[in-house]
Amino acid sequence: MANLEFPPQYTRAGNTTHTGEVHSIPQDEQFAYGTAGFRFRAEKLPFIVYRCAYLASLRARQLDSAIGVMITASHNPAQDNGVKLVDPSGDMLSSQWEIYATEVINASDADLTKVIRDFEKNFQRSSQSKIARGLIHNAKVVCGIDTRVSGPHLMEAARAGAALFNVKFVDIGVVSTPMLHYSVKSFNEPEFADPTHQGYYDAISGAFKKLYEMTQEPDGSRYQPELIVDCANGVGAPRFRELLKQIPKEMLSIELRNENGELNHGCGADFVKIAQKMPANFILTPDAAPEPKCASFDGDADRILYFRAKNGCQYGTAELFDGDRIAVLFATYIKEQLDIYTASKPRNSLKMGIVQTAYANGSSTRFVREHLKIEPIIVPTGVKHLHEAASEFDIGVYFEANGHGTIVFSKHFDSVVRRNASPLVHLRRLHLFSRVINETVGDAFADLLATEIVLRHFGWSMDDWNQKLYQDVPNVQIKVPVADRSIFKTTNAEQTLVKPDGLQKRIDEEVAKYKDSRAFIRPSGTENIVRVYAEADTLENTHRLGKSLEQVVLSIGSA
Ligand code: G16
Repeated sequence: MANLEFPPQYTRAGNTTHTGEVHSIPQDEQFAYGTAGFRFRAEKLPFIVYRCAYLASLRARQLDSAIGVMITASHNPAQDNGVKLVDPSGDMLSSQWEIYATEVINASDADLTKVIRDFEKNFQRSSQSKIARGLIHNAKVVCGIDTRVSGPHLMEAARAGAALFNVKFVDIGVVSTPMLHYSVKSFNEPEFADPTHQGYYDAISGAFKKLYEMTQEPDGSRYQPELIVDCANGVGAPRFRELLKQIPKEMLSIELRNENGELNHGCGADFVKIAQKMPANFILTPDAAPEPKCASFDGDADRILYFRAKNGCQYGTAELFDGDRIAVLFATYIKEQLDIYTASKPRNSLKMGIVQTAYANGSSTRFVREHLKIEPIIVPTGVKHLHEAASEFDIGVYFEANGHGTIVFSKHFDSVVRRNASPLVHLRRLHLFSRVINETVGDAFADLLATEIVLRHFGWSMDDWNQKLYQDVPNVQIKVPVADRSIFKTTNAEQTLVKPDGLQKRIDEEVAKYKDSRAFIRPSGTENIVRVYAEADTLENTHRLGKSLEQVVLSIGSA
């Protein structure tokens, strides 16, 4: 059993921030493991991170594996921070352990020892017998931070939490969230990659370069290898700069912007998606040459969107190439390779699935259904839900419209494609493409490289990518601050509100006023807001519908 002497600075009563101030947390204040772990103002985090790292050490011992602790608040403002745990294969924490985490974080200081002791009994027999037989070799807690000023202090809280159970602590420093996921998998599966920053860069850029060499641009190609990337002033800037050192400029010529300013402020994938505007330092002057292809990362580089200045609106409006469009691009490429394979080996076919959330643009869902002949699976927001649903397929493409997504591959895919050194070009392409992708989680760097490969393969410019797939229906997303987002309860993959009573009826009445409309309201799992999403036949009507739904939320009670 762990030695349970809690340092006062990591208790609720003595919770101490990175500036050295004691910021006590009321003994009964409750916290929930949200869409992406615990995420709040940074001053609340020290005792939460400490307890999470203790739990990670317990899970590491239980599974005799590396478990990840990522300290980030991703797209949230610089003053926030957060923590989430990562399971051995690099996936999100299992949902049963999310419940344990919530119990442990919500315990008062006085109850904590009892809560932990009760909890340890749950798995004691199996792990103790392993310990007795000297079988605990690989248990470790692997921890990374993003660039927030509160990060190093929280890393120390994590180190102290892991020390309670005397589990090895590996500090991998300032990393993107996907790099942490990749490292955890690499620690547990050494054949996957070297568990270092360089190991990650080598694996992903190595696959990119090989696939680039075997990708022929078609005659008349309009593909351009130049790209400007908005780094959200986050971790994407230093880490992507390092990755790019591995890739020759003739293959990809990338300029980075927004590297050292205020994190996620007026820039980054979340800003670009919600405001549908060009980020800071991308706005054109009237006499400037048209901007080329642009892409935007979020603060911890687990999301990516492409964008460009909207035609005729170069003073700020952005035309988005969002997660839906990236997913459809990837699926179109994979389908092309799979169709060739299936024609020659019909009995050994590989099944591709596509997973989206309610935020997916209606046109993308229709395109997937009608042109790719795949019925998309719609799940609640949160990559953990998408990842799980995608894992049911041999090739599971999942993306949230906000740019968070990746592709997962089954064991059957491994044996047919990866372990079979086939001379067939489409299988080799699929193999290398699956290695450019970071299958553990959505990864802005890997998704960017994969997007560029596919655009080059098709010989597509941004115009082609826009016109050859589908046209987005006008859509709007509004953040509405509320006093208590927990009163909003949803069902039907978050598309229908069940609480507060009567609210869904009011939403339906508003939606019925517009042609081709669709809308929903859901509480955020990462910010104290309610999100309104609306689509309609014209941009004007979409804004009207969005505004009227914002009023519906405000009538319930704003912050
Ligand atoms: C996190 C989750 C995403 C989710 C986003 C917004 O992203 O990983 O799955 O879409 O939050 O969630 P919500 O609408 O519940 O606030 P990130 O990039 O912030 O970690």
